[in-house]
Amino acid sequence: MSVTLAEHVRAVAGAEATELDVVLTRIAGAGRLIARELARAALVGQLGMTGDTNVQGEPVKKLDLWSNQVIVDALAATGLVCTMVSEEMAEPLHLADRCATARYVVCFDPVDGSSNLDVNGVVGTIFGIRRRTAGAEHVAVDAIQPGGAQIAAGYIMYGPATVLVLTLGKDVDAFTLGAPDGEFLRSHAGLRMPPHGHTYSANDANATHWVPGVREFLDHLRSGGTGRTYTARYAGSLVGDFHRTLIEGGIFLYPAETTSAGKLRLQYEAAPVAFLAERAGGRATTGREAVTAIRPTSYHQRVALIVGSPDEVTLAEAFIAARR
Ligand code: P6P
Repeated sequence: MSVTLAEHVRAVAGAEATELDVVLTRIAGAGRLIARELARAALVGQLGMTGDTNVQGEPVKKLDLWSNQVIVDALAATGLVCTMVSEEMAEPLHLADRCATARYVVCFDPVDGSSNLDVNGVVGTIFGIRRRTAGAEHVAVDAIQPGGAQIAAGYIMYGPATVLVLTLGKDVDAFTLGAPDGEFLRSHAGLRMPPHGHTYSANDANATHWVPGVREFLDHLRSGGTGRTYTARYAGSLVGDFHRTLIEGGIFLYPAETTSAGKLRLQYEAAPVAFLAERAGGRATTGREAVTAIRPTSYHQRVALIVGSPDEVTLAEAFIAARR
């Protein structure tokens, strides 16, 4: 008998099971709507750009904005979320009228990897849930809580299958959408990242800009220095590249560069993925510190992300440290 997402959350989430069930059921519902819109986007004029640029200075895709609104509406409908941080919103969205009942702050990237949309590539929705703090001015504080303060995190991967991967703070489980209007059913229970793998995932067009040690690390993997052979895989979508790493092991790297601390956004890309990786037995670092330990200084802070099997991540850190 398949276990539904709601049954899983109610069985695992402890004292907050009812509240987290409400929030996660809404997020899953938003994922169902986004999956359906992605599938028909080319037929209903939803591909391409809006002509705007977001706070990141990136061109905004129609589906970025549409999906952002779907998730905002879903979280607002819970009555339990009063602050939202999104890649598509310059400032945190605060629903003051929800403050009396709100329990949670949600950081999310509505469509991660949106450069893949027009070429039908894999994209995903990434989310992290934290408890709100007290006080009238809690918004600014809550929007920059560290990744380690998350109580739940996950992503919805829109691929051949629509898969919701979730941790409630202990284990990592995956739920596959049974039918377009169906339930998310647990398809992978207790996912564990292998201690090492056979793939590395990095955009090596940036190699000349990487901080010292990264190129040497990848050369070490390529040359058989670990005693294992590796192959390169890169989807250009964090959700797609991380999901492979979670299932098969290996390493994903979006390293710091000599002129940049990193590209990926901490609050709604790196931190949820790092939280998941750690709970599946993996590791996630900037190359210098654990991603979940970083105390953010801004909502859209960018960081480096090196995430995956403990053997490869630890080795990458050693190569970087040796050339610091
Ligand atoms: P690049 C997508 O824009 C994203 O934020 C992540 O999903 C992905 O890992 C990365 O950027 C890809 O960046 O520079 O290789 O296109």
